[in-house]
Amino acid sequence: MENITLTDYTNYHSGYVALVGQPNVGKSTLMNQLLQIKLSIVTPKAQTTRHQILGILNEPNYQIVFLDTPGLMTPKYKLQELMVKTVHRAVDDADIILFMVEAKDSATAIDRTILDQLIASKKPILLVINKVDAIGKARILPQIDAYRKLHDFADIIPISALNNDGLTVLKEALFNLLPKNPPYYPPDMLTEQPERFFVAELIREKVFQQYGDEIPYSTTVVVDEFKERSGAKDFIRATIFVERLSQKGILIGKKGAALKKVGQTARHSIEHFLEREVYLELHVSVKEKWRDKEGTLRELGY
Ligand SMILES: Nc1nc2c(ncn2[C@@H]2O[C@H](COP(=O)(O)OP(=O)(O)OP(=O)(O)O)[C@@H](O)[C@H]2O)c(=O)[nH]1
Ligand SMILES: [Mg+2]
Repeated sequence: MENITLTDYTNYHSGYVALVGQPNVGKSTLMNQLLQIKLSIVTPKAQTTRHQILGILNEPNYQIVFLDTPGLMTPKYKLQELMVKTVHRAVDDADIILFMVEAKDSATAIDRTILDQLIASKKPILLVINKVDAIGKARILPQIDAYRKLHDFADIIPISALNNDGLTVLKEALFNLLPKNPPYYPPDMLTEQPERFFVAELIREKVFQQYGDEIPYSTTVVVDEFKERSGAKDFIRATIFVERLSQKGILIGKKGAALKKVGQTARHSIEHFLEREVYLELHVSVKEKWRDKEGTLRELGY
């Protein structure tokens, strides 16, 4: 017979926290650090995250459901429009907004446009100033002052997501804002998306890391087949879609060398994530202007 544990949740806190900010400020790095696992892909290029990634932090007395979101920008094509919509949906779903900006030593570098949208949500906003390792805490005082004049933030916390600096203070601040609730998800759950989603993301991460300016933004990845096989490694077949034939050539490279490298580095990361060995087969295919067609985008998982 199964043991049934009745847990007392009278003093338990839980809620949704949306991570919002410009592209490349370090939202995904922060979520990964807080969860102690790499759920969201991270690259030095802006607009890495395209979907909402849900990450669950479980502590004995609280649960935080983080919503990592794409960086906010002015959309120039359909994919970017969907990315911006994703952010607004996350803000609507959240109990607390974690507004992330990059540490700057000047009061003029103020992210006013995004902040105004967040204030309109009337939700508590925590201002998190990331990458303080790059300039030092003392030099961000003018920036803090400038933000303080704009809004009554629930708290203002300088951190370095990369160096895991300030995250304990940040977690405490979040806990203090969390409503009293039983957990939303079972406490052993870490995310909601299926394994094949993360597999596709890890392949896309390698494309972002390996190629120059244009290719990553014209690329998307679909996992066509993911088969567990008894007595053999899992079999994964994925397609990398590009927008034009010329991009296909670049992606594959001389004698297939570039694509081979994507495959090798992606497989390594996928195995690390799944904690088992896999066989990865990659294909490249052209889907004309996929990032500007609503139907095609839906077909590709956006
Ligand atoms: N120096 C420094 N770099 C950081 C820090 N946090 C993140 N980075 C770097 O900033 C870059 C962008 O990080 P991401 O976590 O992908 O940023 P993001 O906000 O999720 O970006 P998008 O998904 O494009 O919106 C990466 O190269 C990170 O290594 C930090 O605390 N200090
Ligand atoms: Mg991101």
